[in-house]
This record gives sequence, C-alpha cells and structure tokens, in this order.
Amino acid sequence: MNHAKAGSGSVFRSRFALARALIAVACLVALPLSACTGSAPGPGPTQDNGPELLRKLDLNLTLPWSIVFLGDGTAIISERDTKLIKSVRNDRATTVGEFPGVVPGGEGGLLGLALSPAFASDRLLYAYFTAESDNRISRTRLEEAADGRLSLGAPEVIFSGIPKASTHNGGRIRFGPDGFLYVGTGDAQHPERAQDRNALGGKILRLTPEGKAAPGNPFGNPVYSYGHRNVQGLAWDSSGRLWASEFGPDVNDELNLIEAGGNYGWPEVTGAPGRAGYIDAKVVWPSTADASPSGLEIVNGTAFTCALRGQRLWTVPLNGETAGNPVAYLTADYGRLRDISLAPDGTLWVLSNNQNPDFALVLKPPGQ
Ligand SMILES: [Ca+2]
Repeated sequence: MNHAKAGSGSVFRSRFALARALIAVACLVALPLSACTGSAPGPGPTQDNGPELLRKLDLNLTLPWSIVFLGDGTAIISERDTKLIKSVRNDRATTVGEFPGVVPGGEGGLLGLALSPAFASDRLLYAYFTAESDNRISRTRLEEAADGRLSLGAPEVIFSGIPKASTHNGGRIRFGPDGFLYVGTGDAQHPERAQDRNALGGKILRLTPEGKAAPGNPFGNPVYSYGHRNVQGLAWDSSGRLWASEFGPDVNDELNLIEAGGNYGWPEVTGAPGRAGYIDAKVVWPSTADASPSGLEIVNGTAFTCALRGQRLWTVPLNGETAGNPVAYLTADYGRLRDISLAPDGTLWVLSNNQNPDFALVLKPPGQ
C-alpha cells in the first residue's frame, strides 16, 4: 500500500503525532480554508463548473500507471506489472511491446512515461521503471510502420541509481516548458534521504534529455527540490509554475508549488505547519483516505489530481501562487484513479487502478 507507515522508529511516530495535533488545532483556529477542508469540502467556486464525463473506455487494462498522447491523438499507456506499453486508437487498446529491464514488485514496475519535446523528429519515449537494483529512466524510439503499427526500439538507460523499495518509488516524469526532464522520486522507505541534497530519494530531479544534471540546478547536481516523501504527479500552470502532488504518511497528502532548491519538509514536517525553513503545502488533505493523490494535470487554471485511496478526482482552482478549496468529483464511482492527461483534442483522460480490469474515463474539462 502507498501509505504503509514510513517511520520505523518512535522518533518519526512521535513527530507525526505532534504534527497531527498541531494541524488539528491550526485547522480549528487559524489556517485558511484551503489548507483544512480536504476531508469535507463545501461548495466551492468550481462546484457547478466541474468536468463532464463524456465516456468510459473499457480498454481491458491491467494496472495502468501513466498515459501520454502523440500529436495525432494516439494514447500511449504503461502497465506497471505486465511491463507492457499499450496504445489506444479509436477507443481500442493494442500492445506495442514489453519495456525491457523492468522488475515489478510492490509499488514498483513500469511507471511514468514522457515523450521527448522533439518527438516529431526523434520519436523518443522516456520511461521511469523499477529495475533489479534501482529505479531508472530509459528512452527508446517509438517506431511507426507504414501501416501505422507501433513498436519499441532498443532502450538506452539515461539515468539510474534512484533508490527502490516495495513502496515509495516515485515514478512520475515529465518534460517542463524549459525542455528539461523533471522526475518525481520517493524516499524508498528511508525518510532521511529526503533531507540529503546529495541523495536521489525523496526529490524532484531536473535532467537534460540525455540524463545529465540540468544546467542551473540549485545544488549543481540532479536535485531540483527536496524534502519529498513520494512525488506522484507533476504539472505546470499557464505561467510556467511547477506543481506536484505527493503522498503523505497516514496524514497530510499534499499539493505543492515547487521552487528550485525548496525544502518541502519530509520527514521533519508534513502539510502546512508554517515551520521556518520548510515550504508549506498549498493544499493539504488531512486524511489520506480522502486523497492519496497521484497523476496531476492543470487545465484552464484548475489542477486535477487523481486519488487512489480516495477514489475520486479532486479539482483545485489555482490563482497565481494560491490554491483554492479542493472539490471532489466521481467520488467512489470508478474506484481508484491513477493518472490524468490532457489529450490533443482538449479532453482529459483518467486511468483507473482497480485491476478488475482497468479502464479510461474521457472527461470534458470545464471551460472547454
Ligand atoms: Ca511537505
């Protein structure tokens, strides 16, 4: 499970207990509504302006983890445990191929996908996956035959050494508007790694397309931000700000606004306690039973994040650097939701995570 107790010692447990108590008090007396209302959202500005479900695609998927789109609207999907890359055209899924080198286990396996910003010319598909001894990123050409059939070329490992474990493997990858590859990692059950700027666990990394530390990184290494527990979603707003979703421990799932060099607290603090030296989350879901936010997308000033344990789609109105009151949709109607991605036709596709079997929901975002 995503929310296995992370702290193995009493130090962590006591800190969480203290954090819970402080947050409970703060929510009663001081913090703005947005930081406290995740468990019982009231009517918000987007309440009557939410996404509209257009159709459910029974694609017979098995634990899909990530979805990206080619320019022609073809969906490319990873399946965590089967190690398969699948494509969806005309509402039907086809196996493209097995991604080499994947060793599934627990929450690990074939995880995040990203397309090269120059995909039209280089046709490179990037994948973050769990291997024998680590989590790593490979890229491979996504070849297309004259008849339209897709296939995978020979993979090239561009980055390795991200710690793996049965839980907290991170796995989301996405190219930013600056052309660099951002990577969400997890602490892999070693919370202390998150505060070590020279360790790869519990971070957002920023890499060149070839897998080197991107120029301008705050610490002269691959690390872009730190103090994360298990980053699961990455998206940029229309002004180029990076937002990230993250699993909390048994409390305090987070939506964060990411700054280069920022310390997001784990394992010292979670949520938004206002402690000096740590950046507060913009949205805190006090109960992970309501959230466990995974894939993240931002459309027309609204952040959409899929909830696994919470079995719903959360929407959060963004206004500059401020996040408003989260509002839930699809609650418990479709089970666990894993990833969300904007298609070229302006629809939002959501992947389920139920293994019975899994499907995609096609939504019309508000304002489209
Ligand atoms: Ca945090």
